[in-house]
Amino acid sequence: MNRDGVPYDAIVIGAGLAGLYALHRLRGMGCRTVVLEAASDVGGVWYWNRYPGARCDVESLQYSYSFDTDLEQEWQWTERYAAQPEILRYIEHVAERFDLRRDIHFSTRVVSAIFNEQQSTWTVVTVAGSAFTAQHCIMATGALSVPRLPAIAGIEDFRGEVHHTGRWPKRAPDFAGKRVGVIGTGSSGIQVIPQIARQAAHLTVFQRTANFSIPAWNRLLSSEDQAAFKASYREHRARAREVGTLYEFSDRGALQVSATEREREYARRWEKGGVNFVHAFNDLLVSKPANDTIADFVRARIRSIVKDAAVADSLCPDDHPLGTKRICVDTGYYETYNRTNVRLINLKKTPIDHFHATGVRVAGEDLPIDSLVCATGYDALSGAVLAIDIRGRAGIRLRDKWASGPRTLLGIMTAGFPNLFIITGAGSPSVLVNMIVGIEHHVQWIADCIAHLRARQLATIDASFDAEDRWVEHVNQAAARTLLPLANSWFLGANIPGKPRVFMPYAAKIGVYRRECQDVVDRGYEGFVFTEASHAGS
Ligand code: NA7
Repeated sequence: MNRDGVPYDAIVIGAGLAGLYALHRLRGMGCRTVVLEAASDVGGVWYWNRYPGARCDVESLQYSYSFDTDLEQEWQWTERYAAQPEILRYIEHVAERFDLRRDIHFSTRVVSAIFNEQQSTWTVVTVAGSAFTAQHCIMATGALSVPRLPAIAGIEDFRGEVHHTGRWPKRAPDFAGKRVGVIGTGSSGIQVIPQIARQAAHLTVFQRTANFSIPAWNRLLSSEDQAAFKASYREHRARAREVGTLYEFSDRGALQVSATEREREYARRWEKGGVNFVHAFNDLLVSKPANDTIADFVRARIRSIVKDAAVADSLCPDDHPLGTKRICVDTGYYETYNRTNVRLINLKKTPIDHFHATGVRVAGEDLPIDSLVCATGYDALSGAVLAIDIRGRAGIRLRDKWASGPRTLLGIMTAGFPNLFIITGAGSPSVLVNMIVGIEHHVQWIADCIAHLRARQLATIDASFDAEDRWVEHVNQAAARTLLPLANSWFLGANIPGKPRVFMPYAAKIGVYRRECQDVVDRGYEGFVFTEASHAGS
């Protein structure tokens, strides 16, 4: 509640990496800002994803804020890819270092955000019925924050423990001696499966779609590793603003070189590990014949690791080009299927009949299960925004406006919803790039925009419908130039029954996108419309 009855300058919804930086930045401009967060502490996705094996697939020295040079020098990462506890400690450190918690209301879930045209303010109401009012409302609600449980016959009858990787309890479940089932083999499943296999008496993995996974070759970072990278942090950050993550990009096409040279390059990158593998040649995400060469390489690796040929066959992805679903990065994933306590059920061949109180029936066979882990993903990108009842000018509901898919200008604003900003939302590069690079860019753009309004005493900024239509078309065209729409992925909303199939992230390099955002500003916020303070409500 606004304690003194005066509206805040900004309400930020979410206290993950985006919300925390938004608070810090807006506070630094003298904006009265309040953050509302459903969880009991900071961290966002890193607060909730506490499952064993949870790790970022961007290297830790790059998956960190760049806005404070002391912070980036002081913080010591221990591993090449930081695990969830370390990332959460980092986020907590940032909250303390910049004294952020005092403006955050925790355990405060937002249910609605309603624009008042007379006042040019947003009123945000929480589950508990508290109302907060501000000129600006900033959605820092995350791209992957609404977990999705599988709709499988009888699952509600199952009496064992059920956990979703994206809502992992603080008190770690004990799988020792238990028969565990894992549904889902996306990034989360691929990380958690090797860990549970080591703890449980028996593990059954239910795989609907096989995914491509590349070894992480995670390792401890030496102080020399860190010092070397940190010595050039400014250059690295500048480059990251162009390319997202500092991969080793290639200027050659896969089919321009001989088969031997291709194999050598794939093998070299496989030995280095991580998402860098996908950038071996510059046409892998735009040419299917080129992509087939790298997909074949990975399938051959899977067959060389997994001893049982039938299991290896099931683990080989065959329904989407490599990299068109988010590529996974693992530690010992394929090797896990050589364990005697692990069984893979290929749901494409043997679908689940139904769950029951003590387990699951598959192709007429009863499999007893004590604990079920759902690594079944999220209602991505638009899910968390639409989970809130958002109403703009003339009471228009965002859920209605986005009924055929999200519509935004630059991915930051949506026409008819003035002063409502979305961080790393649909229509921006978002999940296709290093999220922190995208977050910092959006927060800076939004903060500059709010400063622009304040300096000119403007009441509102809104996207124009025409400019929004052009942007949506531009985003569609960018995706169509790639192989990305060929997969039934959550990028397209294909994992949610009934969700419109629209390719949501903007498939351009972040450097290109940043220049497009800057051009809009340089042309006087081209495509946006303003109202002056005195005209508010007229
Ligand atoms: P993902 O990538 O959406 O993976 C979810 C997995 O769950 C995927 O294998 C799905 O199969 C499977 N799934 C979903 N519903 C079902 C049902 N009903 N039955 C069987 N299998 C099912 O989510 P993650 O959490 O792994 O990763 C999300 C992102 O988080 C990741 O990209 C990183 O950026 C971090 P499907 O492919 O739909 O056939």
